[in-house]
Formats: sequence, C-alpha cells, structure tokens
Amino acid sequence: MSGPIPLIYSPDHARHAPLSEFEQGRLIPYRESPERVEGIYRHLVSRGLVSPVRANHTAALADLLLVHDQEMLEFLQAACEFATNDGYLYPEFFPIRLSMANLPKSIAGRMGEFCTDPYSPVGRGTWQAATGSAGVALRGAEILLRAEATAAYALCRPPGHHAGPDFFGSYCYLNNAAIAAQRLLNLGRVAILDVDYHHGNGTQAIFWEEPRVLYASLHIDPNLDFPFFNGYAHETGGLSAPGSTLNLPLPPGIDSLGYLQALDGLLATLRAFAPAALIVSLGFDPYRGDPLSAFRVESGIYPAMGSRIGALGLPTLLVQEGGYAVDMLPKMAEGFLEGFLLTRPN
Ligand code: SP5
Ligand code: ZN
Repeated sequence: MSGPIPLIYSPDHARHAPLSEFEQGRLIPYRESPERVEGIYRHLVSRGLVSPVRANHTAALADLLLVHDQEMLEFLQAACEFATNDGYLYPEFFPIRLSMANLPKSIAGRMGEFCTDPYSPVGRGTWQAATGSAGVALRGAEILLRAEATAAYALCRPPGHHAGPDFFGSYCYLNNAAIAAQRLLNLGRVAILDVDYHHGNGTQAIFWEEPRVLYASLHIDPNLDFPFFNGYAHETGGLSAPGSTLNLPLPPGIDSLGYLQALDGLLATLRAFAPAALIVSLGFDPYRGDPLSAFRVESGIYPAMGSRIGALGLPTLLVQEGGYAVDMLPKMAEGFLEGFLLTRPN
C-alpha cells in the first residue's frame, strides 16, 4: 500500500455560507455547508491518510476564462460586490426565450440570467470562496503536472460540476474539475469520471466539443431529478467530439452491487480512451442516507469504488463535489482513500 496523498484545502470556503434553501416552499438549513469539508479534512488528517496542503492562491482570471464566459464571471463578481454583508441574492426572475428579452441594469433583475435554479445564492464572500475552490483544484493539477505525487485530493467547496460556460447553479459557481482538466491537458488526454449522484451538466457542456476530454458520468435518471434537461444516455458529445460524453443514468433504488456493475461498465470505456490523467468528480450523495439520494447505495461501497479507480493506475485528481449526509462524509472519504491507496501502483 502506498503512502499518504496530498489533501489540498483553502480556509476561504467558509466565506461562503448561505443560511437556507427552499424545500417544498419552506426554508431549511442550506445543505452545502462549511461543515461538510471541515469534517472530511479533520478526519483524513487524523487518520494519517493524507498530508495537508494549504492552497494559497485563488484561480487567476485566465484559468477561469478557459471554461467560463467573461460575461458570467463579471456578473458573478459584480453580484458579490452588490450583496450586503450577511444577505444572499437569490434569482427570482428568469428571462426564458432570451431572444425576446432585454437585459436590465439591476443585479436583482439579472440574477436569473446566468443561474439555473435557486440553490446557488450569491453573497459577499462567494466570489472569494469560489475562486479559492478553483484554486484548490488547480493546485492539485499542478502537483500532478510536476509529478510531486501521482494522486491528490482537492477538497473543493463550493462544488463545481453544475457550473457551465455561461451558467451556474445547484450549489456550484465555478467548475473546479473543468478548470483543473484544462491544466492537466498538458499531460495529454484527460478523463473526468463523475460519481456524484447528479449529472454534471456544467462539465458536460464545457467539454461537449472537446475530443481530448472524456466526460463519463453515473447519476440518477434526469427524468426524475436535477438537472432534468441533460444527462440522458443519448447525449454522447458534439460533432467535433463524438463519443467524448458518456452518460449512464441509473434508476432509483439501485443497490451497491448494481452501482458497482454500472461503474465497471463506465471504467471499461474510460480505459479504452487511454487518458494521460484522470479527474474524479467525487460526490458522496449516491449514499442511501443522503438527503438528496433515492439510491440504496451503502456507505460501505466506497472502498470498492476507490480500489477500482486506483487500479486504473493513472495520475488522479480527486475533486470534491456533493454529499450532504454530513456525519457520514468523513467515513465515506476515508473508505474511498483506503481502497484507492490499496490498489494504486507504487
Ligand atoms: C453539487 C450537487 O450535488 N448539487 C446538488 C444540487 C441539488 N439541487 C436541488 C436540491 C433540491 C432538493 N429538493 C428535493 C428534496 C428531496 N428530499
Ligand atoms: Zn450531487
């Protein structure tokens, strides 16, 4: 078994902490909370599975512009400056059928222009936290590029896979995995394996026409859950990149065995793509006890998942995405790393 892997972390994540989100017309505590990554960090360090690395740099504009449109970035930054100290801006008005729409000057009127849903409110510290989170992923990519380690765990918060070229939403603002993938293209082709419960609509959109990046995802059937409009099996990449997207929607109630079989199918395609590096969009929300999950996946599945992914033998960047069963996240992250470290060569 190999030694500890770098765990990259930035305290800036705590500057983004919305109080509440909507659930059936009521307000409940915001699920994408700072405690999620704090618990994982403490536990992995105390177990000696990782060596902590503090990311001191936020992502530069040039890195963000490789995956996001300037208009969206400027809007996000302006909205953060406009937000008051403890208040968060929520989208209330959506310009559907945009060809007929005019763009108002007020931030309140423009919130719905770029975000897909009301789960990504914008506060004073959101830009700092989001660029810090992207900086965490970039630091992880740098570690692989310089061959300082063959694997790294970027403990990103806020998460990123629902942020696309010109949209953000569902707890995500900037696409950390996509930003890191752009950097890792210096090594050669990159595969992104997305095991979050939700389809990574942002990542798919960013690399839709990019033949050097394989986006492969296992997720709840989008007929039933977010992101609803994407994530179907027939979506396989644009004209310049046929076969570069692979979606495997799963039915509610799928158990650990069914999930692992589906993962094995995805991994066969991933191996055939022969990437130079792997990014895992690592969400722990498939777990049956997660408040957003309709699967019957046990928390004990993670060592098996980690060992399958470690056995690929690729330079690997783990990028934290979702997972909202806060008390269980540390154990699931530990399980994943134990399996991963066991099978990984050297
Ligand atoms: C990164 C990530 O995992 N984002 C998840 C986004 C989920 N957004 C919508 C949440 C809606 C929850 N309402 C349904 C509650 C079912 N009990
Ligand atoms: Zn998710």
